[in-house]
Order: sequence, then structure tokens, then C-alpha cells
Amino acid sequence: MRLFEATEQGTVEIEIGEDIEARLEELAERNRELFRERGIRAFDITGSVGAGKTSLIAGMVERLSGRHGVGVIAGDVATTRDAERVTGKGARKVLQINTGGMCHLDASLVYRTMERMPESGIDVLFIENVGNLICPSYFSLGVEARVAMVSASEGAHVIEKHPAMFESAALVVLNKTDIAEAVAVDLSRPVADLEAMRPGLRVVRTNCLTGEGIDEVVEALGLA
Ligand SMILES: Nc1nc2c(ncn2[C@@H]2O[C@H](COP(=O)(O)OP(=O)(O)O)[C@@H](O)[C@H]2O)c(=O)[nH]1
Ligand SMILES: [Mg+2]
Repeated sequence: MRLFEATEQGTVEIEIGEDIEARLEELAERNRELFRERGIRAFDITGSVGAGKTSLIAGMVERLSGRHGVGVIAGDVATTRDAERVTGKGARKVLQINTGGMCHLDASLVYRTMERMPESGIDVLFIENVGNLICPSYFSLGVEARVAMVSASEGAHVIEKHPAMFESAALVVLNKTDIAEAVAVDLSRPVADLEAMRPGLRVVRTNCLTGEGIDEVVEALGLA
């Protein structure tokens, strides 16, 4: 981040004393180190409000908890509803962050939340980011991979409108395939936009109500 002042004599850059991007990267690196030390594979699950993030995480927890110690951190502006929806699916620990207005999670929030995770026995961590396709894309959490989730109900242009999120994703999940026709969305459009932006990036189509495609997401993340 840089700060400029435009004056009649010209534009000058103002020294803000700290390189904010470098500081954010330091904080992400601290998480990476923590995950490495504890043997945790962590995933940042991003997407708009209602895309299906909690549904996907609940489905993955159900599938993985027999052979993995799974931890979940759910981020929302308010309420503990998402944590409650995941509880009972077999996760070893489910924690909820309320950001109180902030539209994304950041690395230091996740680091502090990790103090409440058991120090051993967790080897997979799903972090549900705040529902938003914009802000979270600029804040690295120091995870192994970011999953960007979109759903048919967000329209056909959602990927091209939010390039930063899809530039930083390791996997894209296209959810609510069951309602594409009802909302008049041709899913080949977002897939083509993604292919133009990130040739070869894997896209998994899901219906998180029936569970269709969730096994493929688990496999694509190398957790099968
Ligand atoms: N039709 C349909 N509804 C879904 C699907 N996945 C999730 N939903 C519903 O969409 C709503 C939002 O899902 P949720 O998992 O809370 O989304 P989040 O806000 O991204 O965490 C809920 O009512 C889900 O039951 C899907 O594949 N198809
Ligand atoms: Mg949710």
C-alpha cells in the first residue's frame, strides 16, 4: 500500500513508515510456520455469501473425520450459526470468529484463533472466510491452498468480475449446479472465463445439498 498527496506543485509520495504488504506477508508466514510445526494442512474456503461454503465444509468434515483430525474455523461478521452447522459432523474442534464488521479474515486473527485449537491431533484445517469475493483475496492466511467457491445463483459473470480472487485460488468449486437452469445461468460461461484467466486450473462442479462432487473436491485437495 502506498500513500500519495496530489498538490498543485505535483504529486508526492508520503512515507507511511511501514510497508503494509510486507507486514501482511510476515503475518501469513508466521501462520505457515505454525501449520508446518503442527503438521496441519490448512485451506482457506472463500466465496460470496450463500455460495455454499459451510455446506461444502460440513460435507468434507463428514467424509474426512474418520481418518483425519479435522479442525474448522468459521468466519462471519456475526452469529455462531456456521460453527453450529458443522458441529456434530465429526470435527475435533470447531471455532467461530465474529469479525464485528470486518469483511475478511486476516492472518493475525487466524493465528490468535489457533491458540484455541488443540496443539496436537489436528492435521486438516478448513477456514471458512467471510462471505465476500473481494476483500479476502488480498489477505493471505498462510494456508496451503485457497478454494474459491461460486454458485450458479451468482450469475454467469461472477468470475470475470472478481479477478483477484480467482488469480489466487488453487481450486474453484462451482456449486448449486442443480439450480443453474432455474436461474437461467449457463455454467459454461464462468468456466470459459476461468480458463481464459487461469488456463488448466481445476474446476469441480458440486451440489452440496446432495453431496455430489464433494468427494472430487476432497481428492482435488489431495485429502482423499
Ligand atoms: N440448491 C442448492 N442449494 C445449496 C447448495 N449448496 C448450498 N445450498 C444452500 O444455499 C444456502 C447457503 O449455503 P451455505 O452453505 O450457508 O453458504 P455460505 O454462506 O457460503 O456458507 C443454504 O440454504 C444451503 O442449503 C446446492 O448445491 N444447491
Ligand atoms: Mg457460511
